[in-house]
Amino acid sequence: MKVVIVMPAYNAATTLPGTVAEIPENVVDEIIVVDDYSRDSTIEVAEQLGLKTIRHPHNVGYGGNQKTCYMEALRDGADVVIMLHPDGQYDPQIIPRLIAPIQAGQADIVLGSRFLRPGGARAGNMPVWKMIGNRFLTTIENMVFKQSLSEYHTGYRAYSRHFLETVPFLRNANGFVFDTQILAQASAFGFDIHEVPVETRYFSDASSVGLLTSITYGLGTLGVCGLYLLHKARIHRPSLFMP
Ligand SMILES: Nc1nc2c(ncn2[C@@H]2O[C@H](COP(=O)(O)OP(=O)(O)OP(=O)(O)O)[C@@H](O)[C@H]2O)c(=O)[nH]1
Ligand SMILES: [Mg+2]
Repeated sequence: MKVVIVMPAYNAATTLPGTVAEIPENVVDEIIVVDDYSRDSTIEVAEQLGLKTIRHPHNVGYGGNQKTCYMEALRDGADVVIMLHPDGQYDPQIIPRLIAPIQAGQADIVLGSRFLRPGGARAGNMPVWKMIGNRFLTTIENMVFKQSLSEYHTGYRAYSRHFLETVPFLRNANGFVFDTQILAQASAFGFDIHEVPVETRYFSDASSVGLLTSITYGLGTLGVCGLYLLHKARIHRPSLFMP
């Protein structure tokens, strides 16, 4: 199976080398960095590291960046695609565990959860307000999607080729709510979502969304939940959930 890491990057020049250095050898066939028109030297740093790099001609956002990431990975023949943030918040060492369920044919989506181990998010210095928001949204999402996941808001995920070829992710938003939409699509299309525990590390150089973006994201997530319920009740047919 061809294993490809995609890194949606924005102003990640300082954290990219450290993140790449921690990726275990002989596990990954290719690393693709998509630079979303950063204002720093992300693209030069990625090229110096010998990674496959794509630079957007303008800034589109985190979701729009992922669209380029997945299209490129599929074009390169990926069977397993891992999204790894280049800001050093997620530990690349656990990639073998993250992709094992997909390699074994047992899953099409695996989430690296920061909440699966009790106290894990706190130990990684996740701000309390983010923990509360995460728990609140996760509780609602579990009810809406009829799942029992420990969190929906991790940026550390692995997807199978089959999954990316099935759900219409190009119809998703270009912002952060892309991450919620793709999991809603997973539920709508009947995919099982697996979780493995990961550690998180909040530190000053890591990219982190502020309060306003978080509120927009939270409201967007509730909007996706509403859309999903309308879809399930056959009241509305959003293109997000149509084959
Ligand atoms: N394409 C694109 N990528 C972004 C943008 N903002 C952030 N990113 C990248 O996407 C990754 C995730 O963004 P973060 O700001 O760290 O958000 P997060 O990890 O979801 O949330 P936190 O828990 O607050 O860190 C980072 O590694 C950034 O390099 C953006 O506007 N456009
Ligand atoms: Mg971050």
